[in-house]
Amino acid sequence: MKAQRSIFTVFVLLALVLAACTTAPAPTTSVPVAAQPTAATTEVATAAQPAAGGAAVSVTIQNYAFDPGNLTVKTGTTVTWTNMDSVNHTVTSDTGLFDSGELGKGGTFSYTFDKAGVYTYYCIPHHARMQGTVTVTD
Ligand SMILES: [Cu+2]
Repeated sequence: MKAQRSIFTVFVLLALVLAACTTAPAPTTSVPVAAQPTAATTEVATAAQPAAGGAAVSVTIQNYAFDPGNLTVKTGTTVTWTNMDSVNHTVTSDTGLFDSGELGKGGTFSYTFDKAGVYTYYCIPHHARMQGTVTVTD
């Protein structure tokens, strides 16, 4: 009887150990799930690559100034200006290549520079003190 009982105890212990082992594969199942974020991270890295090719650059218009006022970008880059002032401003090419028209507060204007060159621009209402340059290189 005593021996039987201890065998039973061993059996119960074995069952518990097995149960513990059975729960162990559960975290193993979560490993492929954990592998998914890795795939997502790879996607993000892949998404960052096209951004480098057809890059996007921001210029802030604030306190009656373009910031940065002088910018150098690669061909194909889209520059977006955002007016942070309460006063209206414009982003106007010296050669008439582009003109944002009046931008109110929060207003944005984008232009894609496809050709290498030096592009100077200004703000129509504040021409004397608001000028900027975008230098585009291949
Ligand atoms: Cu202005």
